[in-house]
Amino acid sequence: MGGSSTASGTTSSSTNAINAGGASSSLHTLTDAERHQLQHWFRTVDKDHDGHLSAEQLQSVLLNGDWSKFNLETVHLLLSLFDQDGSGTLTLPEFENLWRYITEWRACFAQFDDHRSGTLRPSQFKRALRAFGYGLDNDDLVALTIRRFDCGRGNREITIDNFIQACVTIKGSRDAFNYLRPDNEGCIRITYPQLIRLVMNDSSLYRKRR
Ligand SMILES: [Ca+2]
Repeated sequence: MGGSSTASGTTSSSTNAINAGGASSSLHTLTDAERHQLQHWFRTVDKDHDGHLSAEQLQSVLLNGDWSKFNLETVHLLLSLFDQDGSGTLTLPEFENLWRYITEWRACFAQFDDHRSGTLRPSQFKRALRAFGYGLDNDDLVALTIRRFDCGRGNREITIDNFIQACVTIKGSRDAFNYLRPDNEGCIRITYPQLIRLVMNDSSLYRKRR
């Protein structure tokens, strides 16, 4: 369900990294047909009919280009980004915002998947990171990122779920680095509590400079 049926993309393509945030008006605008389809999928996977999708229910509707399910780690990451009321589940409006976000990422991914294989090779992934301005031109760092996010497949290729997770993670680290470094210097000094907040991806890092 979903998955590559939308991978062809109905959005304008972009080489900009995509900002998380459910209410962003810059995300793909759903057509009436898409909204109707999403409502149908939501009702189908919401098997207990409580109006909320759990992580496991959400996973069943998120597919990679090779029809494999999104890995659960990415699903939890996405859920946390769009669970605006903090319920630990997604309502239909939250799910629609998540879908708009993923649609934008699919369009980004497709720009670098030259062979339409549904996966990015290291060279394609490196081009994407460069286009997003992530400053990861170092081959060792690219290889490290692929090893971290290919979920043990060992094939050195990146599916869309791992692509999203990798980009969100790198962007979070880059944003933290830029926030903490003084006057555009190339290095930062970081306290232990800040380091823990950074590793935990805690937004309070940006409010507590200690
Ligand atoms: Ca929620």
